[in-house]
Amino acid sequence: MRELGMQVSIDAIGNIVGIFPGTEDLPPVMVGSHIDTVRTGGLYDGNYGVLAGLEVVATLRDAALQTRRPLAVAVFTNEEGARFQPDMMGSLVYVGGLPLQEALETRDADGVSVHSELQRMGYQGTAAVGAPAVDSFVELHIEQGPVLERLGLQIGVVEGVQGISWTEFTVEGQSNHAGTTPMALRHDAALVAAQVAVFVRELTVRMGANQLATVGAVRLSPNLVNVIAQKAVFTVDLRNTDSAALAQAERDLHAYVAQATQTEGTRVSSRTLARFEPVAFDPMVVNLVEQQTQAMGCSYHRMPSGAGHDAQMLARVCRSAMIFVPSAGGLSHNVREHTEPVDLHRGAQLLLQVVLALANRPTDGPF
Ligand code: HGY
Ligand code: MN
Ligand code: MN
Repeated sequence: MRELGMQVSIDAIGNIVGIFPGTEDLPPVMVGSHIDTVRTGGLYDGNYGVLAGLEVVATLRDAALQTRRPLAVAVFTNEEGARFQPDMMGSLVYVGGLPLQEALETRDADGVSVHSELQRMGYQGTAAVGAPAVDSFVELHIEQGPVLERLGLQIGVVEGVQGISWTEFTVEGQSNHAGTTPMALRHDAALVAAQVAVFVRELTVRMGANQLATVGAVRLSPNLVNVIAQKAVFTVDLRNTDSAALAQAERDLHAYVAQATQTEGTRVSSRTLARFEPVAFDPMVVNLVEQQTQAMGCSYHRMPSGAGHDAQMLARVCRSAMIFVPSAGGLSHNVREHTEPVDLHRGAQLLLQVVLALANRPTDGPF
């Protein structure tokens, strides 16, 4: 950002914002994404949107062009939420959806806080959180799913993001000897965790295509081959584009966990790790993305996002939308994540066209 002559600020939750001045001192058009990944993540999730945003600025600078509105490139802290929940933490604080102090005090499974980690890596900045106010936000991102590749299409014109519900359950039973404890006398926390994993799969079959469910993290203790598990701490990730259906899935899940826990003679507690309603992006910006996609002659598909993104948080404070490019094999959150260079270039070129239209539009309202 500094090499591009941008004014760089880092806020108290570590969000990085670079500003490339416009000809008028107006709220900037913001692009960007995140550079954190899940531990087994790939090269493109998040990073692509940030690098393409810098490429847009570099292209304007190299052409000695300035847009009417300034451009901002944002790097939001902890979009993934895999270590410190919730996901989209940095952008949620940025838009005022999560108090800064609460975010800083969030601890990981080892008790380490966001605050201490930001200090350790030198990214607890001094800039006020949520500045500058933003005119609009466009996030370029890999699709992370199979839709575009299966349809043989080049661009995803993203209309919104599905609802997300993350719950952590702690089931406590009784550890005992695996060889001497009769099956009828067991209170096996691992059994309940396994039953819930099967239940949520059956729940998605019953609820239909838009319901997704994942038991992604399971920690057993004492986690020994010949000891009945005393404790199981596990997570359930539920998603749906429909708000009411997602709430119903949550109710069904909690009812089932209570029943399975009671049957096994165990105890259960739970805590919500993240909960976001479905988000619809701004029609003006979505239409602009579609128009610019058509102008470039790209094949495309209007679609929702299966993954959460910082754009769903920026949508709370400004006109926001997203652009997808295909993911090879629909793979993501996997080190083999891949997108072809031709697709990466096409997405960045489209981002440039959309940003130019937004940043040079004569009025502050719709087109
Ligand atoms: O979980 C998500 O959808 C995002 O990758 N944080
Ligand atoms: Mn991402
Ligand atoms: Mn991700």
